[in-house]
Parts: sequence; C-alpha cells; structure tokens
Amino acid sequence: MFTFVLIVGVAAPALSETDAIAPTADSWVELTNPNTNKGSDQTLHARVNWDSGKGIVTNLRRSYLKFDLSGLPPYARIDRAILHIYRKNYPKEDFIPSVYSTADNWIESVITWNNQPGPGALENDSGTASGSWVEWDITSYAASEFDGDKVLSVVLRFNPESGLYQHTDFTSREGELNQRPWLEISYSIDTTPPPAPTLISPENGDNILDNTPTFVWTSVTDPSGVTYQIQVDDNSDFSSPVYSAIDLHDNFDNNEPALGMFVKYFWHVRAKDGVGNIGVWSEEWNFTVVPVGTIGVLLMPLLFLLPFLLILRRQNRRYPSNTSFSEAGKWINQKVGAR
Ligand SMILES: [Ca+2]
Ligand SMILES: [Ca+2]
Ligand SMILES: [Ca+2]
Repeated sequence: MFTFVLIVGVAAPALSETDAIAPTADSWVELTNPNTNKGSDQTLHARVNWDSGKGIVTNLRRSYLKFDLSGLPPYARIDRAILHIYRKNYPKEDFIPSVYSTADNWIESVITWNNQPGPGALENDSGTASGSWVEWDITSYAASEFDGDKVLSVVLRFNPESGLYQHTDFTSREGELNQRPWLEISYSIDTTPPPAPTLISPENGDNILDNTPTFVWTSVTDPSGVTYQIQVDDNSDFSSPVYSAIDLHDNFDNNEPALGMFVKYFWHVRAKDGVGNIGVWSEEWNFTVVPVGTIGVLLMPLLFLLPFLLILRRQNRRYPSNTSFSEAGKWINQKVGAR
C-alpha cells in the first residue's frame, strides 16, 4: 500500500488530513469465462453485452477492488471517501458503471466469475467523469467499513446489467503508474478533551458513616463518548491514591476497599473521550469517615439531657412566667380541683 499524506488544514479542535490509498487487490471477472482469473491484468472491465434482437445478455464483466483502511488513525472520523478510476477505453462518455459494496473474502489471484462474492448494496449509481478519471463518492460505506473490519471491497458493474450494450475499460493497479485506481480518504481527528465533571457526593467537608462510599459526579459529554477516572487519597496532592479507578462508564463509582476512620480523604474525577483526549481534573473535595458509634457518643449528652429539657419546656408552657412556687401550688390545685 502506498500512502501519501496531504495536510489539508490543521485547526483546533479537529485535525483534518487526506490520504490516498492504493488498492491491495484488484481483478475482473467474466460471465463467458467463468473459471478464468484476471488478477494480474493491467486493465479492469465493466461490460454488458446485450443482444437487443434476442433480448438477452450474452456477456458480463465486473471488476473487484479491495482497500486496506487499517493505516488510518484508529479514532479518525471519515469525512469523505472518493473512489478514483482511470478510463482507458470508453466508447461513450456516459458509460460509467456503478459501485457496489461486496464481501472481502476474495483473492486477487483466485477470483473468477464462479467464485466471486457478488455485489452487495448499491453504494453509488452516479459516478462523475473528469476527462479520463471517474470518481464515486462512497463516504458512508467507507465510514462503516472503517468502523468495522477496516477492509473495503467494491465491485464496479453496470446498473442494470441488461437492456443496453455498454462497456468501459480501466487501468488496474498493475497498469500505468499514474493511472492506477486510488481511494481518497479525508478524515478528522478530535483533539478536544471532554470538560471536567462537577462533584456531587460525598459533599465537600462532610463527615460520612459509610466507609465504602459511592462517589457521584455530573456526567459530561464528548462526540466520541467518555469514560471517567477517579482518585481518592489521604494526601491532597494525590501522590499516593488509596483508591483509584479508570474507564468508568457511569457518573458514579462504588469504591471497594474500605476507607479508614477519622482520616480526611481527598477525591477528584476527570473524563477521557473515546479518542483518548484526557480532560482536566474536577475540583478537589474532601470528606472524613466516622463510625456510627462516634455519632452516638457525640449525641449521648444531648439524649441524656432531653427529658429534663422537655420537662422544663412543659413547665414553661403551664406556669405563667412570673409565678412563684407557692402561687404555682395554688395554680396546680385549682387546675386539679377543676377536673
Ligand atoms: Ca490486479
Ligand atoms: Ca469489509
Ligand atoms: Ca473530544
């Protein structure tokens, strides 16, 4: 495969490039020679021999081409894919075949009419000619093949393969150097990292009872998707995290190892996009784990005093505020006597 790279433009946030990709295999097959292989021919063919008197097809030719897309950057987004073929012989300007997808399970030196995988979906029915060069836009097919097995195979054949006598001959990858087929691929690479998440819980500065807390933060988004990384450390500089996790798909994480009591922990989260761009860390929050008993001990004096406080509150409600003890006794006797 030969590949030359044209830097079309470098602009944040995406890097755009265009590659020219040569076929790794091409060949043509013929109905009337169904077991003959043409893999090393310098010419490719598309042909319909139509006998209008009898209304029958007397011969067909199709050409197969295969391209390897695995040399493109793994996270590239294909923006444009154009198949270029050079016409050596074309009796009429509009004798332009169509491009069909096909399977990759054919071999240049083996493929024949009888063992060809056959055309799949029609990818482009309207190639455009510019002199001897003809081009077809196959962007969506190239994008799906790139997302898939990264091997793109096409068949050139007329559509339909009946009703009209027509043929066109093309230079193969074994032909004249400057006439060989090529696939033009324009792609872009995302260089923008996702934003920093915002932390939600444990809240900053909180005392919490759970020593395996669930950490929660806001979701962030990126065109290529995101995963999260969390670090928890008893050092505020995160020099030796006691707990960390990467490739988290949700905006929360249940930490596994139990955290120590009465230790102040610091935590932060960052996001990475599907291309590998890593965002900045979130704010740094801290919390302390305290045992349930600690809260109880802290509450004990309050619990012990509660009955007295209630009595005082009830008495304040019953007695007029300026009542002396003897007057209070009378007041109570009156109230009891009245019942
Ligand atoms: Ca060939
Ligand atoms: Ca494929
Ligand atoms: Ca991104």
